[in-house]
Amino acid sequence: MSLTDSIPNNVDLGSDRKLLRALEKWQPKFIEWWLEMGPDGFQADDIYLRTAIDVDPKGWATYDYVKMPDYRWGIFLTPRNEDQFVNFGDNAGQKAWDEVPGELRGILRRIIVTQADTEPASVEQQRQLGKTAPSLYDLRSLFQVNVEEGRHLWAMVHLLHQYFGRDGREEAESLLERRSGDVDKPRILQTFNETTDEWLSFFCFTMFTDRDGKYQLAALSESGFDPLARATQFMLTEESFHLFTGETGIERIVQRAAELSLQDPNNDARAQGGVDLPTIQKWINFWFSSAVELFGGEISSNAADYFATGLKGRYREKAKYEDHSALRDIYEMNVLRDGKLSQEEVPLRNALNEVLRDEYVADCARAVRKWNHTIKKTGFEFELALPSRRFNRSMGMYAGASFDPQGNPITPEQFEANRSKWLPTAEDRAYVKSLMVPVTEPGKIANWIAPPKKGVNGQPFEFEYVRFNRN
Ligand code: BYC
Ligand code: FE
Ligand code: FE
Repeated sequence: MSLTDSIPNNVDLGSDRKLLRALEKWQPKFIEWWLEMGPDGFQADDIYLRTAIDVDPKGWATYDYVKMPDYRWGIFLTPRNEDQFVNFGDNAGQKAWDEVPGELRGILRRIIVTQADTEPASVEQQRQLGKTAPSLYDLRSLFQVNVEEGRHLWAMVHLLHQYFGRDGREEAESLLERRSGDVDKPRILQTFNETTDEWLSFFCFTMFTDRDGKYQLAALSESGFDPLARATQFMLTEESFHLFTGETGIERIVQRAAELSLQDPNNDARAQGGVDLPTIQKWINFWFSSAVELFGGEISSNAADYFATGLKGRYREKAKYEDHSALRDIYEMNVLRDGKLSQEEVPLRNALNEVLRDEYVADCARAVRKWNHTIKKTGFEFELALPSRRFNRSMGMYAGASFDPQGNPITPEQFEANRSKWLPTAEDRAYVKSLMVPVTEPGKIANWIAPPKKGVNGQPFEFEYVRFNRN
């Protein structure tokens, strides 16, 4: 790996002149996109960032002050240390593919493009958040997440350029042309077109939406297409910081909400200038229900195809399962028939989106239990709850019907009557936005969020994580 390379990498880019030239042609367009759509107003500041310069535990997390446009976005694959095989589906036992098998080209490109599209989308969604960060620590976290999502885009664009020829290069261009929330050229998946213009939403996004990323990437890291498996394995090491940011961010707001409630004669955190717990619950309801859509339809022939061909496995397919054919099993699913839920049997392969969603939901439930423990420790009484996966869906099997947060079927009228109790209202959003005032002095923090338990890379919370270069 050479850092003097125009594009840092461990894929021996230097030996493939054609690929290198294609990527060097894409690079200035990426920077142009970054300057236009990346963090607004902080491109000249020095940010204390970690940069991946290699994949081994020593080299991959180097911390230093960097101006974001100078960040060394590189291409890193987890090294291969043994012969790899396709580990599941109909092609199980074959040697893993180093090139794209002709007949899988279309669906593989589609998976990679869908994955790739989410990365720049999230940067676009978070573009204005720097202006209202609750502390320098949080401002740094935002930018760390942003530059790494940029690197994830690089990871996928490398695959498109190296393995998909001309259509790959065209897809790579389109990835810089779509825009989150744009009516004419929106991002592919709906969650990535939602506005994320205050920090409660940012933390919900990194908690719930990045967590979809974790499970999708984990499923792709089992892939029989070896370059995809190795690219996503390394992306996952970066992803854990994003999830940490979201989970602890919500935890810190929850803690502060409980503390402020206790301080107030009416137990009203809003009266004390904080976010109250019922409001946090609404944000959880909104972002969780938006993120569960990202797993695709409950019964999906696409999912069955991805698995059958060996392109996308289950979560921890190799480590966790014994039967890698998934042909003989069935999955019991809650299906809505005549207004009632009934358990029906679905062939396992067609239920694989739901199987992955199960892993995700259990992980989210674990985090909610932790937040409830945090509330309990303050002495305040309140319980947050994860809504049912059926609540507030606009895609998949439950989309046409209405459910309460516990997952019971209700009428559309009942849903509408309770909407403002369950989901953020315009007034709630305005209130949360009104709390968003920037705090830029080292060691200081906004009133509505508790400080983190520790700083970054052994530095204290008071560390100057961002140095502003303004005149
Ligand atoms: N929005 O069989 P179905 C991340 C489409 S996040 C709009 O139900 P399938 C990150 C679908 O394309 C991880 N459209 O779905 C997080 C299909 O279209 P066609 C991103 C949707 O294909 C934070 C139709 O509906 N990675 O990394 O089994 C920050 C029915 O298809 C949606 C991936 O998603 C939706 N939500 O599953 C930064 C991995 N859902 O065929 C980054 C790659 C479905 O009718 N993607 N549709 O035209 C996939 O594996 C699959 O495409 C999905 C969908 C799991 C997303
Ligand atoms: Fe990512
Ligand atoms: Fe992420």
